[in-house]
Amino acid sequence: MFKNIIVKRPAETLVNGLTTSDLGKPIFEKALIQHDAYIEALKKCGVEITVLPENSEFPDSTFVEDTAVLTEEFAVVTNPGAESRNREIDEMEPVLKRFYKKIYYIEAPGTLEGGDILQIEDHFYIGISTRTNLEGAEQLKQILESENYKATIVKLEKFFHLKTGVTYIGNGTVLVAGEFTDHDAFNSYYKIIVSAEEEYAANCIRVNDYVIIPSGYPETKKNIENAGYQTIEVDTSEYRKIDGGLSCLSLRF
Ligand code: CIR
Repeated sequence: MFKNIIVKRPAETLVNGLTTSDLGKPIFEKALIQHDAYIEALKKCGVEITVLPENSEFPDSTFVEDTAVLTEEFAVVTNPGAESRNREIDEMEPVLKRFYKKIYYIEAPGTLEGGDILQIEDHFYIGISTRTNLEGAEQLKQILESENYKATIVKLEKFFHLKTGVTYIGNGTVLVAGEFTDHDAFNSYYKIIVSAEEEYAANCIRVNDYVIIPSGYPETKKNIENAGYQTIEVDTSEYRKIDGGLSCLSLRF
């Protein structure tokens, strides 16, 4: 169960967010409306929501997930690998201190972004990507193991972040796409395979009684519902244009 969620309003500079896609620039007004709807969906899940104000100095700072890795007992402040995003952690750290007494830090030359971290019960998977390096991954692995969690490092081939292609929705069930469809690391879980056409929908979030999914992916929605979950659809089209998925927009703990 999650009790708390942190989100951060998008700033108008969001339109200049980092991207590898060719979907065009986000429309800011639409992104704001979508952010409102995201918050409304979370409210339905019965969590306490902390809404942080926007900061136009950091175009990607609405993607709060990348700044921290959170458990019930402690927080880890990351060291984002994207240079333009690295200091987003300065604003997040004091917020985390409101909730946590125990805080760890990923230190340079290690880099790590929360989008590369997937928790499946007491086991964390840490993706090595263009943003998270081996040094950062090993630092996190050590922290987690010292706190009695399991940790496995997974090297990404094509996906941007680990959770772009694999997410956990509870009851031993993962959504997997692309390179993770038949990846050894996830073969012991019950899999819902997300087709290439719906790949973006592999990034969902389970929040208490609901799975929040991006709107416009009917096959994945049906598969999740057939597995026994209630879903809430949220349109994240403007965030998708700058490589953002549903999970990136919140920290859940
Ligand atoms: C970036 O490139 O950092 C942002 N435009 C998107 C971050 C998405 N974050 C995530 O998947 N956790």
